[in-house]
Amino acid sequence: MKTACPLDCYDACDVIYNDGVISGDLCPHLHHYEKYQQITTPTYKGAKISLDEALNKLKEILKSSDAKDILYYKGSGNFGLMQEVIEHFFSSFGATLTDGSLCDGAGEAGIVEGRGENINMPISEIAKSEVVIFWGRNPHTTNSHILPLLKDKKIIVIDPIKTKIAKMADLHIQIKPRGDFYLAMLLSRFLYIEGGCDIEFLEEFAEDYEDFYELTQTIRIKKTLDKIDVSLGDIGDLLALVENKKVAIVCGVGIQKYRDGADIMRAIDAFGVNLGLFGKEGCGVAYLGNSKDGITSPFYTKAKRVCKVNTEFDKFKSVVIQGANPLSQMPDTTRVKKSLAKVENIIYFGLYENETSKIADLVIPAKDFLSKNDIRSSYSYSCLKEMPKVKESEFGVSEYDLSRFLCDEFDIELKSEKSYIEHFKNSNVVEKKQTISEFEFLDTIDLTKVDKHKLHLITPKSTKSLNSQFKRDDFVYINSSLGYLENECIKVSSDNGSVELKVKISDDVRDDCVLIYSGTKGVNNLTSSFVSYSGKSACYQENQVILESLD
Ligand SMILES: Nc1nc2c(c(=O)[nH]1)N[C@H]1C(S)=C(S)[C@@H](COP(=O)(O)OP(=O)(O)OC[C@H]3O[C@@H](n4cnc5c(=O)[nH]c(N)nc54)[C@H](O)[C@@H]3O)O[C@H]1N2
Ligand SMILES: Nc1nc2c(c(=O)[nH]1)N[C@H]1C(S)=C(S)[C@@H](COP(=O)(O)OP(=O)(O)OC[C@H]3O[C@@H](n4cnc5c(=O)[nH]c(N)nc54)[C@H](O)[C@@H]3O)O[C@H]1N2
Ligand code: SF4
Ligand SMILES: [Mo]
Repeated sequence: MKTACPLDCYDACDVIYNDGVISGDLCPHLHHYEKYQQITTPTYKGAKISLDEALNKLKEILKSSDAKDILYYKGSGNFGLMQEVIEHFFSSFGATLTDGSLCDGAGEAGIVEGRGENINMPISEIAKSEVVIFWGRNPHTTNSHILPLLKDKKIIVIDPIKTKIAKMADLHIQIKPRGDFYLAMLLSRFLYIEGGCDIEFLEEFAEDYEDFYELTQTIRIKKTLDKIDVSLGDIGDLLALVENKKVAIVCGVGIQKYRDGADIMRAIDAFGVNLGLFGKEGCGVAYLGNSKDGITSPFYTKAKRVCKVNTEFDKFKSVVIQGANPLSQMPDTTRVKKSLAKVENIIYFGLYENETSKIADLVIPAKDFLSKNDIRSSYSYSCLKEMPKVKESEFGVSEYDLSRFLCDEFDIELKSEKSYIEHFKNSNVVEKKQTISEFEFLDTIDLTKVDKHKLHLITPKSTKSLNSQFKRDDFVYINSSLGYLENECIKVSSDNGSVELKVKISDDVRDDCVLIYSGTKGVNNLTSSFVSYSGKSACYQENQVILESLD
C-alpha cells in the first residue's frame, strides 16, 4: 500500500507499506521509523490513565479555563494537512493560536519584499540547469533526493562548513557566517562592472537596477572581503562559472537564521535578478516555497495569535502543545522553561517522549502516520500526496478523532474526515513558472554588527535526527586549531546561557565557528528570543559564543 513520509523535509517521499514493512527510496529516519519507541499510554501528572480518561481530563481542563486563557501551540513534527483539524477546534473555541516561524520565515519575508510573492523554482527546472549554487543548504543531509539531478552540472557551494557537497563542488566559498549579504552585493556589483547583467530583463522587470548598483558601490571592497573571508579570486571564479549559463541558486534556511535574514535573502535574490534568472528555462532561485500554495483551508482558523518565537506561555492558564518540542526547539530554552513552569495545565499531544512531554501535566499519545488518514504537500515541489491509513494501531488518537471528540463536547461543527481529505485532494496544486512582474531592490544597508572576539554558532540539521525526533546528536564540533581534545567536555556560552558538550574535532568547521546540530539537547540554551526584523522568525545564529575548558 502506498502512502507518503509525513516529516518536515524537502523531499516528501513516497512510502510503500506491505506486511508490516516500510520501503521506498527513503532516508534513515524512515527506514528505522518503527524502531523509535512511541508513547503508548496517556498520563496525568505522571500516572498512567486510559485514553478515555485522558480525553475527559482534557475536556475538564478546557471547561475550567476561559477560552482566552488557553493557548494552542502547533509544531511541525508531522507535515500532514490534517494536523490542522485541531486548529479548527481551538480557533472555533476562541483560544489563542500562534503565528510566526521557527524555520524559514525571515528568508520568505525577504523574497516577498523583493519579488512580491514566493513562487518556488520547480525541481524540473533545477534539473535543466547547468550550474547549481547551494547557498546555505546542505543537500546530503536535508534534501538527498535532489542529488541525482546534479550529475554533469557545475556545483558551487557557499557555506561556512565544508559539507559533503562542498567537498565535491567545483567551487566552495567557505564564507564567514552571515557574510552572505555582502557577498551577494559584491557579486551584483562585479557582474555589473563586467557587463554581465541581463539589461533587457532588468529594464523590463527591475528598473531600479542602476540605483541598486549605486548602493552596492557604497560597500568598501577590500575591507568587506576581509571581513567575510572571501577573496577577489572567489568572486571572479563564481562569476566565470555562472555567466551566460543556466543557473539555479538553491538557498536553504542556513542563510537566514539571523535578525536581518530577510535582507540577506533579498540580496541573493537581487543577484539572481541581475543575472536575469527568473522565467528562463533551467534558471531561478529556489528556497522553501509556500507549501499551501493552491490549497485553501477547509477549517476555521480565525483566532487571536501570539508569536511562536518568543511566546509568553505564562500569560495562559492552559497550553496545548501538538507535534512540537518547544522545550528543545524554540530559541532561548531557559526562558521557555521558566515561562512554561508557570502554566497550570500543560497538555502534550505527540508521538515521542521528549523534554516537553516530560514537563507536561497531561500527555496524550498521537497515532503515527501509518495508522491514520492524511494528505500532504511540500515546500520544495508542487505535489499532493495521499497518506491513507495502512495499518491499525491499538494506542493513541488521531488528530481528527481528537478534534471530533472536542467538537462534539463543545458543540462545534466538524465535517467528516473524508470530506476534509477530499477537499484537500481537489486543491489546485500546480507547478508555477517562477516569474516576477516587478522586482523591488533593497535601497538601504542596515545590518547587525558581529563581535570579532567571539565564535559564530552554526546550528544546522543533523543526518540522524529530524530536529528533535529520532537519534539526536550530542556533540559540539570545532576546528582542531582551537586547541581542545576529542571527547573533552567543554562549556559553550552565549549572552543567553550555556551548555556542556563533548568535543568532536572537525576541520570541516571554520576556526571561528562552533557547530551544534539542531536537536542536540541544550543547544537552544545558547540562542535568544530575538524575532527577525522581518518575517517573525527565530534567529538561531544571532548569538555568538565562547568556549571554556571544564577542568
Ligand atoms: N536529516 C534531516 N533532514 C531535515 C531536517 C533535519 O532535522 N534532519 N530538518 C528539515 C527542516 S525542518 C528544514 S527547515 C530543512 C532545512 O534544511 P537546510 O536548508 O539544508 O538547513 P540547515 O541544515 O539548517 O542549514 C544548511 C546549511 O547552511 C549552512 N549555514 C549556516 N550558517 C550559514 C551562513 O551564515 N551562511 C551560509 N552561506 N550558510 C550557512 C550550514 O552550515 C548548513 O550546511 O531540512 C529538513 N530536512
Ligand atoms: N538550534 C536550532 N533549533 C532549531 C532549528 C535549528 O536549525 N537549530 N530548526 C528549527 C526548525 S527549522 C524547525 S522546523 C523546528 C522544529 O521543531 P518542532 O516543530 O518542535 O519539531 P520536532 O523537533 O520535529 O518535534 C516534533 C514532535 O512532534 C511529535 N509528532 C510527530 N509526529 C506527530 C503526529 O503525527 N502527531 C502529533 N500530534 N505529534 C507528532 C513528536 O512527538 C516530536 O517529538 O525546530 C527549530 N529549532
Ligand atoms: S525524511 Fe525526507 S528524505 Fe527521509 S523519507 Fe521522509 S521525505 Fe524522504
Ligand atoms: Mo524547518
